[in-house]
Amino acid sequence: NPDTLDARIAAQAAEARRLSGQIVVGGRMQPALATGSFEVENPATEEIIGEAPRCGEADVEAAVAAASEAFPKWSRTKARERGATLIAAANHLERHLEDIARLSSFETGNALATQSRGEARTMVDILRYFGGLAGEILGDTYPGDPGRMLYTRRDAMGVVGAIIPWNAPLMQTTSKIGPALAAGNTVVLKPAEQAPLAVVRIFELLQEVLPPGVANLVTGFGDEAGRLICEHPAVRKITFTGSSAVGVRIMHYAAEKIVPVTAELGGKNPIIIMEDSDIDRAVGGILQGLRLQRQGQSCSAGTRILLHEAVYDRVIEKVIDGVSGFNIGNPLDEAVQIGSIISRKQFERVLRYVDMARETPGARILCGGDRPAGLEKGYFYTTTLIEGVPETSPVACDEIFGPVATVSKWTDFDAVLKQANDTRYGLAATLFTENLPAAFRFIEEIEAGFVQVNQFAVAEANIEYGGTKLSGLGRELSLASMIQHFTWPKTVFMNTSAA
Ligand code: TXE
Repeated sequence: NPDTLDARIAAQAAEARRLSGQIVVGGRMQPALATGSFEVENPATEEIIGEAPRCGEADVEAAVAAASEAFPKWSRTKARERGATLIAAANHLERHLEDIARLSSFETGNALATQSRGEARTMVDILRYFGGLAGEILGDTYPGDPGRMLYTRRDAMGVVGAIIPWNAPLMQTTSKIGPALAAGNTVVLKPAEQAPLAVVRIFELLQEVLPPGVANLVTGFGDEAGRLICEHPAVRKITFTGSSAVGVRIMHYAAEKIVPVTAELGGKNPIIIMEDSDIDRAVGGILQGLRLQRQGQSCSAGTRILLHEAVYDRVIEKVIDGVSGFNIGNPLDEAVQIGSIISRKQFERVLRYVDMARETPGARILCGGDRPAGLEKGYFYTTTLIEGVPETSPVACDEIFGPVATVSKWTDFDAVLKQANDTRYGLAATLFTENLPAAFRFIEEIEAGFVQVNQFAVAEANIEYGGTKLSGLGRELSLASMIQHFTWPKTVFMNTSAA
């Protein structure tokens, strides 16, 4: 059976059918109680590849009950034993890494070769990392009077509700469940409507290693299953990645019962190129920053490119040259570097913003702004650079979440720093320069949670990741985030003296 594109598509179509209608509750993949469902589409072909249950109260109740039941034992399992179980789970996912990656490409449109395969490795890496940390959840001891011991413990919170989007579902799954489970919590997760199937597969595999009820999954709509998870009284912590608008809703649900929220939301991230920067490195950074392997659908994408006047033309020419060389097509094709946008809705959103730019006096589309030649079916779109839109235009202010960036020219560093900060968002910001004092000033003054100088890379499991302003609350990844966001401190006063 040769691994041709047709064979890959057929294999994933069969797998998508097998997983259709399934959720994972209490240690078993099983059909949902809900009778309603919604369709899952392959965005590269616009074909329906499966369906997922539209879970409501009954399924959410069952999932939270299973997680609640599993909590006492899981939270009291010796920490390093719990960690070893998670490492075994990571190893198990790794054995199925290629299949998970292919299924994710099939339903998200993300290219296998440049995105999903690497993302699947990151998924494993994150889970394994948190497994190794389970024994490092430390409290503090404090100086007290003689005969009195003061200390804090960090206890597990209970059932964690996790809600994820569709742009990098593999990585987002373990970013949520890794720290939650390592710290002794149990989980109910809801994947996005657009990309549930690979996450169902991950949870199916997890059941082969984890005790029943520790990790549960329901599918469904945001304002149904998602809201019900958040509102459930037994859910003691909510961790969310998605739009800022939904982040606000989630915080309302959490406020009603005073539970903490971690929220990783959108971005409109500046990338500043100074006149003294190494041009090839800067161009490489811009190309990386466009996150084209995910069609620009990344919260940290560098979508506001701010170029010093002296290097403007040179950089633009090289960036356009770079994007024109990418191979766009079916994401399961090994030679393809850029796949398709997630859905018709997201595709139309991109078209709307590009049309808005076209109608803006003085604005100019420097490249892209169209479907790629020869790809009439599927939500494929060319990389689009736009210059000359006013800073107040929605094109310059809103997170578009597609392969679209604005470029603008600057001369004064003070002014460009101000411009970079003049946004509702505060997730990522990047500077290319050889000027050390300028780099330090940028680091000090920029309002962003994820700051890069002379590079554009992705997050790492062991360092905190997250934003400020409308980009979010709290941090993901890292030991510090696990302790801070997935445990609660218990303060202990103990009289140690003889009576
Ligand atoms: O996100 P939503 P959408 C941004 C990006 C994109 C826009 C819309 O700008 O264009 O959001 O994308 C669940 N209670 N990002 O509509 O709606 C929903 O079911 C509980 C940035 O896909 O935020 C899904 O599982 N849950 C981002 C998840 O929230 C609710 C990644 C995300 O959906 C809910 C994705 C509710 N009331 C989009 N409503 C990033 N930070 O990377 C929805 N959901």
